[in-house]
Amino acid sequence: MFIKPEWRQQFDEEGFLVLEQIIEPPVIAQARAELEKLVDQQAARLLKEGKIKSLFKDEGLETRIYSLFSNCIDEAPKSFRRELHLPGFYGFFFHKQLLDVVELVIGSEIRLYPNYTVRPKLPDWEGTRIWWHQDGGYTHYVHTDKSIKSNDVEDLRMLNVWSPLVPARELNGCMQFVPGSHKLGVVPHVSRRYYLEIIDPKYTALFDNAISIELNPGDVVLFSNLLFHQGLPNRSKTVRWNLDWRYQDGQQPTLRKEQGHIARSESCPSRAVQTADEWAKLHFS
Ligand SMILES: O=C(O)CCC(=O)C(=O)O
Repeated sequence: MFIKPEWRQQFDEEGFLVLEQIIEPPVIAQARAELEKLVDQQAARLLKEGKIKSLFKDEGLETRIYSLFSNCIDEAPKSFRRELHLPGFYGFFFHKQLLDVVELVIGSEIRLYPNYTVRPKLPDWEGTRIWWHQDGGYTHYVHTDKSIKSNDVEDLRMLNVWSPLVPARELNGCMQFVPGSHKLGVVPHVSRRYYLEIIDPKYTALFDNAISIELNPGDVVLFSNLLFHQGLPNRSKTVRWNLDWRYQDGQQPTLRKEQGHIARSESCPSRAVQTADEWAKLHFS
């Protein structure tokens, strides 16, 4: 892939950068295959617990998990995280061309931050609406003892990555961004039932400038950990699957007890996770 030097400036100005069709179909197929197995495990568990009578084996990734949990929707997984140490996810998290672009923004010591997720955004369920927030707001509020200051979060050289496994549109709950909002630093968030939310009118007025980030499988959006964004509710009949993950300057602290995993290191290349099998042997840590 040809890297455009202006991408860095675009990212700095807008707080995000869309890369169309950067992830190859076999990489997507491998991740989908792993997710099909994870959904299969959920089905087996629900059957064992007597919560379902059918395994819905004839349904595909787009609907099966929704059918499985239709009678106990509050128990449906909102995300998979610890489960992602499987070979089929290596191609996303350690994608060479993607890391080349990431390097433009955070330099050549790159850590996969200990916050990597697959979200099955289920239709018609309040737990799938992700309120307006900054990811840096979570980094800040996760520390209830307030040992982490906003400045610590603002100093992090970190960026977020989001990629859909099915077309993501407004109807099925794509993300929305407020371009340029990353320049405001970490703003106050309040705790809602499932997520944090920005509610201060000083900032909510900016939501009028929101744009929808509609993407296709293979596309990736990189965005600042300080960018205001939300995940719309899924008003379709199918599941909106995506991966989201973060990279950080590997020389900085994570501000979490977990240290993540090195994705690229110019100073010591062998520190980086080298293969899908190595990734599968590691843990969320
Ligand atoms: O997937 C979504 O709808 C929102 C995801 C999000 O807010 C995030 O990745 O920080």
